[in-house]
Amino acid sequence: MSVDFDAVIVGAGFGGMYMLHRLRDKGFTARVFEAGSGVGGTWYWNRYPGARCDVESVQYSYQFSPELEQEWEWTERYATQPEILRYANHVADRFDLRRDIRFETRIAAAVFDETANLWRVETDKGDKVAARFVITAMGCLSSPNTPKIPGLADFKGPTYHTGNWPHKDVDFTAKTVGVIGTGSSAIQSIPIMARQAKHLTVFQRTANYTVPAHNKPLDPEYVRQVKASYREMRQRARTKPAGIDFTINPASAIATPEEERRREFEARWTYGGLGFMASFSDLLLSDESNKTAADFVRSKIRDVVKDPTTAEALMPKNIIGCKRLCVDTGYWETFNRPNVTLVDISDEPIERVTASGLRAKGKDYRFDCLVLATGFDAMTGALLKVDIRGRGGVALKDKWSEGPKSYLGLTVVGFPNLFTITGPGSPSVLTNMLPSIEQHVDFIADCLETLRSKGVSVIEPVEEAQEAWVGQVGNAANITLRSTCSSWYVGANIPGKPRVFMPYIGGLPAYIAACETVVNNDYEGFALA
Ligand code: NA7
Repeated sequence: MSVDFDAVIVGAGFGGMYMLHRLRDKGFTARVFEAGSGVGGTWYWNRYPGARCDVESVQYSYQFSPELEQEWEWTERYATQPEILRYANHVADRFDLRRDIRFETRIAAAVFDETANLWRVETDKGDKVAARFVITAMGCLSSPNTPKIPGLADFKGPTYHTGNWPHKDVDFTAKTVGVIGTGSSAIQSIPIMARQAKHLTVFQRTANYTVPAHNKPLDPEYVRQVKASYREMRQRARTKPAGIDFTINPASAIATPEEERRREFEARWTYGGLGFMASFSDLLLSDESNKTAADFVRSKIRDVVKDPTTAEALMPKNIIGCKRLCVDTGYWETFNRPNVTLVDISDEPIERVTASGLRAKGKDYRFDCLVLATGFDAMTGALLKVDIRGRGGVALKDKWSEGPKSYLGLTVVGFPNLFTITGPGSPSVLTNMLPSIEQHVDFIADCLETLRSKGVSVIEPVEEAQEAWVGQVGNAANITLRSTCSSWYVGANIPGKPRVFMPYIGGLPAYIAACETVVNNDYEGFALA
């Protein structure tokens, strides 16, 4: 059987689009399959009110094209979902990507044919294609988690999931609304839904930390300066663990005198955004230091939220930064509104959803609409929905039954010529996704080019290299407090999911160095055949 494409790329978000562009540049043929009817991935699906990136727009953008950097105008410090989606569409048009993307088509199965050294890929539309490589670009937070709350199907009104929001306006005006969840999606959408709704009831299982965004329109002079020094900013970002250009204070929080410490937290709080966690270098390394930051945020909640019982319930008890820190606009303030009620369900799960609302802690709540802001089966969810089979017909799902194992978060033993952009075992969700995506795409494109020049048709990591990398990912995780709590980083939000800290937390610079060493040593850790 002949080859249809050099590569099949799964997903037309930022990863898939750039992958297609790079492969075309190098003279490879590729076909992208995308479940949605448009490009944008995360930003195509997550259309809930208030959806916004928590990384500043000038940094959450591609850097591969200086022309693109110069021509695109971000309008706000933190871009909204519609603006990011416009950007994704602009990129698709500018680089003429659409002609190689099949929309509204999901990959159902990808099976490696060991005789022909080809991947045989099948879509839900019945297409069958053969490709030398399969490159997944399915996103880390793209498989929505709908919890198995009894009675969910009984609810008579509309139910919305933040991760799969309708592609039309949802108007909550004069409606009573119930929201389950208080993660980032809820924290972004609750203030906006509360302004529309007649009444909003928020069901909170775990109180979450959030820092103010202090979002604002971008000053044209600031944009001019950024555009004049983009290269330097990108270069600085590459040296930071999260791939974001902000200053990390090298001091220890606990070793800093109280007054000075408070000043630092206050300055970061006033500036806004995720840089709060860089107030001190040991916030995720020392319980005592972490507590100083957590106490600071709790004091802010106390200051803002007028009702002491609600304030107490909103105060997170766990480690700050352990679950992903949220960035908000007016979240705590929303609970001062007369039309918003917080229901703390931390000690007792929701009993059941009913036809007219839900029952929790022995009380019935009625509403017209239900919003599930219940997150995602993160990092492995989307990958494992596809029937991916490697050597010997082994399913990736079985291979990863005890948690994902990969070499560099990019490749898996037994699955030759398969690459996973921002896969588990890579920094991905702990970093600014755009530079992490670009680094992976560049690695893969360069790798394919090298294989072509060497006349090599199959690349696959070797067991020892994969084990060593898995060890490194685990060791890095054990050093930080981040691996200690129940979060989607460890799969704790999905019942039955193996509890493994999935992303590589050693930081983007260390990760890039590891990848470069592999390449410089002729793809060390891989078998080429
Ligand atoms: P998250 O951060 O996973 O938040 C999901 C929320 O839903 C969280 O508060 C969960 O509580 C809650 N949840 C999940 N299942 C239930 C049930 N069964 N009952 C009650 N509450 C539940 O997802 P988001 O979409 O907000 O954000 C995901 C990422 O997207 C975010 O980190 C950013 O990177 C962007 P829990 O904390 O598990 O107790």
